[in-house]
Amino acid sequence: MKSNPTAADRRALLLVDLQNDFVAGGSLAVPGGNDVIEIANQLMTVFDLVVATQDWHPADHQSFASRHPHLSIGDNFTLGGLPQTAWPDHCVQGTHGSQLVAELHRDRISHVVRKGTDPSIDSYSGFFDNGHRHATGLADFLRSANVQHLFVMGLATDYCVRFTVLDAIQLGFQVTLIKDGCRGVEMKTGDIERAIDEMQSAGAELLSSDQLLH
Ligand code: VGL
Ligand code: ZN
Repeated sequence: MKSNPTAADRRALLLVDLQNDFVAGGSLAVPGGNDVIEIANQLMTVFDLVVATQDWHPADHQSFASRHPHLSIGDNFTLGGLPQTAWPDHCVQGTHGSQLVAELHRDRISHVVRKGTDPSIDSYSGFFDNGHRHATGLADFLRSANVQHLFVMGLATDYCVRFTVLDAIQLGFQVTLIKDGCRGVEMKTGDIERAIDEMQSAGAELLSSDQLLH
């Protein structure tokens, strides 16, 4: 029954953190972040399943530099026993900054997974918190939809895209990274390139969006 739509060969587009705080004017604006919104809108037309992640922090999230009087934005510290970067307040639940970018064709997104809700640990990946202690439900959702191949794009290349892709590969999904659909923070020069190399070495295939649009 090769034509059975439930056959385990389904592809899905995964949009990572396309939220106001990560684009121009946002508190953690990723350089060029706005440029990927149009790419997402175009790609959504060639996928029948589109899933998005949404960074969704409580106001007292401990990754915020503002919660630690001795820390500045960009400092490294330890949170929940893990290395952590101190971020500006961002994607606080219910704020404008936490909303998906308005230009995004929201009606084509079937499912949104929220992450980063536990104030005591960060969650870059769409699948687990940074300590792999709790799952978000994304893997279960994708498996029940029989998704085998994930096409990933979004923000930021060197944080949430990177962790999401590495977890997806570890979970057994085939992963294609849509390189022009990603932008990074580049806290240190070379972070974006290192992240892409790491994802590729782990088994992600690299593609540009025009290879999927015809
Ligand atoms: C992200 C830093 C903190 C991201 C989220 O979406 O890449 N980066 N929270
Ligand atoms: Zn965050």
